[in-house]
Amino acid sequence: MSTFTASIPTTAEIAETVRKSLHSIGVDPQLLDGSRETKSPITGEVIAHTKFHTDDEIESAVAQATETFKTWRTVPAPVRGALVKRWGQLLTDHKEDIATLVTAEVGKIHSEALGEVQEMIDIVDLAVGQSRQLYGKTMPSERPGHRLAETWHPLGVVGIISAFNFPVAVFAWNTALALVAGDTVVWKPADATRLSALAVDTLLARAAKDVGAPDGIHHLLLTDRTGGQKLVEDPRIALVSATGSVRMGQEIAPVIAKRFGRALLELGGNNGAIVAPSADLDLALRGIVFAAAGTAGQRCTSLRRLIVHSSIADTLVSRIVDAYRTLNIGSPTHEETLVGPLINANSFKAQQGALNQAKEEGGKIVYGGERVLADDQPEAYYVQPAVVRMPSQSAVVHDETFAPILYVMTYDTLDEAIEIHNSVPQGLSSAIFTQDNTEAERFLSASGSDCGIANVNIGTSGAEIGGAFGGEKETGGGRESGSDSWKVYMRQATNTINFSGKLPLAQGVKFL
Ligand code: UN1
Repeated sequence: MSTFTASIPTTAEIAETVRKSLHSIGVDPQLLDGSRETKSPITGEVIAHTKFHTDDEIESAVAQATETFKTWRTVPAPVRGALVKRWGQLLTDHKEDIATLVTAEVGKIHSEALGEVQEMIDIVDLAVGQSRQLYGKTMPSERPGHRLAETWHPLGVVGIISAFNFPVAVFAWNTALALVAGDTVVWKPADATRLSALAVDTLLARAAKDVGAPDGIHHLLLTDRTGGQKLVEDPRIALVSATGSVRMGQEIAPVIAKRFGRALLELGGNNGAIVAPSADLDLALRGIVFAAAGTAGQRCTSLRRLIVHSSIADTLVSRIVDAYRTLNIGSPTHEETLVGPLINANSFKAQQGALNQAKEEGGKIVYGGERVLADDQPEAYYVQPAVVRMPSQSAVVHDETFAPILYVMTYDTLDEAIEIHNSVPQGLSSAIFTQDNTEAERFLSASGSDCGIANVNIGTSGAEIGGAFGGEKETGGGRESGSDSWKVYMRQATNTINFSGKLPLAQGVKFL
């Protein structure tokens, strides 16, 4: 194990880089003068403060978004695309600044923080193109002299509730498409990541000004779960797009359903990968280690369950352990670090709890799981990613623990592997490592992986924005980002146009 104890910056140093980035982006200093603390997981200490919006301010934001929607929906979609395009330019100009904030607030290593901003830029590109492609179908009418078509219209106000682990990219997935679709946006970011939120919202405000978009098309709410709950309950919010835990989804989904609002849920993942005997183990190893230990196991798409053919399990596990030994754990500001801190003490507790449960259920920790650097940084939680050999049936592997734990199970037949794979309640991402085309196709088929994302010879994390992102079962069923996810942000109308001069009724009905 390597650590970088000496290289962990002081809280004052982090606060200073954060201040510089916020200043360079042009965040209003008044919003940084308030009652809410922002801590950095790098030291676990307070690096900045932000304002906290009152109930009245939240109400007025929703009211303004509702009012502005009436104007924004009439702006031609390609013109709406020009706003998003300008935002993308500003995000590109400030890529380093935003990445600095993401690293400070989330603890992501620089390369991953830059990748997250790149993900914003990528979805903006997609959305700009989409602004000229909000296609509806035409269908042959059964009646002569009739035309049947569908059109897509703006939906309304979109409420975005985002999680700490992708504090800006997931906002951009939703916002870029929602704005192009003609919707207005109200955003409640995670409590831990208000600075990153302020940065990208400030740049969106500048883009809106630069292109002459109406005031009030987007609102950042500096609030906590009570503010988020207001969005969930408010019938003016046409779509609630929420990323977070299964428990959060279980709380909010019935409330939204009761008012017939639309929900886009991206909840827990408990992602598995099957490694077949034919797999290229060098390639599989890299895919597994990035997906399981990268981002300190704090992606929705992180790899948590490895289902390995029994003939190669010992070899693969020992290679994973060897690779884990080389991972530098420490400050994400250090360029050689690969594993940064957990977000807070609760994550550490959850990780320890899961490891204890795993042991009680017959698991064997073959590597990691211990806290490091605790003497110097009592408030920060750096852990060694853990590898645990598990019996194939145990309760703990059915839970998502948002920390770097990789449970390893073995199988003998592909049917068995797929059964183990699909036995968990979550269904976000999945993978198979194999060079046998039959196995790969079986995994991708209707009787294969039951997840929203199913990969071959790639880990479970790090999806591109071009595909739809989301999952089944307790993951919530939502799809965001690419493909035809844009349709969630719009309402569909079916039009029948009669140019026959007569009035034949459908299905041959005679009347009058
Ligand atoms: C998330 O963790 O909520 O596929 C999003 C990935 C990233 C997005 C993750 N592109 O890992």
